[in-house]
Amino acid sequence: MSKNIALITGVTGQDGSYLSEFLLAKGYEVHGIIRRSSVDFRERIAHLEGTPNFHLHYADMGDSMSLVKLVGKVQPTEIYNLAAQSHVQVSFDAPEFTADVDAVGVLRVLEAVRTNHLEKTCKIYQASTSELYGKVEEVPQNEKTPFHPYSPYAVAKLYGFWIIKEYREAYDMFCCSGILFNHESERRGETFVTRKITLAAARIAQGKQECLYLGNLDSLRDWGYAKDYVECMWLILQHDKPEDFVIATGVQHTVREFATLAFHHAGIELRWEGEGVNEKGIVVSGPAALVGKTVVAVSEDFYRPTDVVNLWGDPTKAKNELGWNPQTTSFEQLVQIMVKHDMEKVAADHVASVMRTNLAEYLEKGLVK
Ligand code: NAP
Ligand code: G4F
Repeated sequence: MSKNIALITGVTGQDGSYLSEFLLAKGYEVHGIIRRSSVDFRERIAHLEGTPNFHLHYADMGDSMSLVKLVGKVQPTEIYNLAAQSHVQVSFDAPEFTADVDAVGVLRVLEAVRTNHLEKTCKIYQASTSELYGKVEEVPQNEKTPFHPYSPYAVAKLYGFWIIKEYREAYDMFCCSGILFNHESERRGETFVTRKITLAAARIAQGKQECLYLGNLDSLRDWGYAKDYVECMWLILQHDKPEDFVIATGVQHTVREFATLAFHHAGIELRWEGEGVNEKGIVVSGPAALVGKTVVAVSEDFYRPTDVVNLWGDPTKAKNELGWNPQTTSFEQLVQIMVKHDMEKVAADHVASVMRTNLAEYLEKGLVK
């Protein structure tokens, strides 16, 4: 039997790390693309380095030559194209870079496969997004809902979606898009709203931060657990025909609801007062020193020129055709997992910082050598 060889772009990201674990457990040989950085950003996959079937290679989504050479060397049977400038707000500040990586980058991967004559043996998964629905034209959104991208990020991802479809039809390639709704975890980047909230709730509960500043609290998202979603990426490539799928939980919540629940798990009950930019989250009960204090406030800095405010996915097709369970981890469990992790992280960071301070003092006094 021929070996399953996966190439993952974006291996250092939230999804790339969970997908690597998932595929290694299935016996795959896993190759990941990393890019050079002046500091080490590999903490999500550090625990996998040294695993016999796990290999990392330098390449970049902006560098066709590196992709062509790598695909030729690895000869993958499956490519998971997860690499992206994935932050919607950042895409307003760096639209050209976002387009290069998130749009043309997809084309580069497809052409790397064709250049190496692997189009009949290598399946490709494209990390598409619910942001394509943008200024939504219907709720909930399914595979037939019209797209209305509403940020430079979404416009770039729309090109990725269509070029995948085009190569599927033009060259009979097995390439598919997973239209994934927001999925979060304890490995989520710290500037996405969920992780920003869970980290801040943990810091505020432990006296390390006074206030959390957020943007649009009314925004609605369909939030799932990233660990559950990577299984779907794999299932899409194991399906008997190449098709696109919506992956979502089918349940929607506001940013405000996420924050209320996150603070609750950190031991703080909030009440909300005011509207729009004047809205505040005030402590009703919790650590005595915090009662009556404003711990959440709104800052216009986090408003977007155009914001997507009503994402709600319909995962019926994935459920029926892939046998995927959208409710493996509930919203309540997701928030609890993230807060528990961040409460422990903040406590551990505190202990490490006290130890560093003590050590510095002992060294200065000549008490340790
Ligand atoms: P993430 O944590 O931001 O990871 C992005 C990955 O892309 C990182 O490994 C990053 O590398 C890599 N990357 C960025 N630019 C690159 C370049 N020029 N060359 C090579 N690698 C590059 O994102 P994620 O949450 O795991 O999401 C994975 C994919 O799914 C993305 O395409 C995202 O747009 C899409 N998506 C995510 C969600 C979600 O809710 N998480 C929903 C729908 C779609 P560094 O570590 O070096 O920065
Ligand atoms: O957490 P977010 O930054 O995620 P967003 O924009 O939905 O994008 C994420 O999910 C997409 C799938 O739908 C992915 F394609 C994309 O790669 C990324 O993973 O913001 C969620 C909502 C927005 O409406 C934003 O305006 O939260 C609102 N928000 C309110 N305050 C905030 C903040 N977002 C961020 N990042 N920071 C805030 O302070």
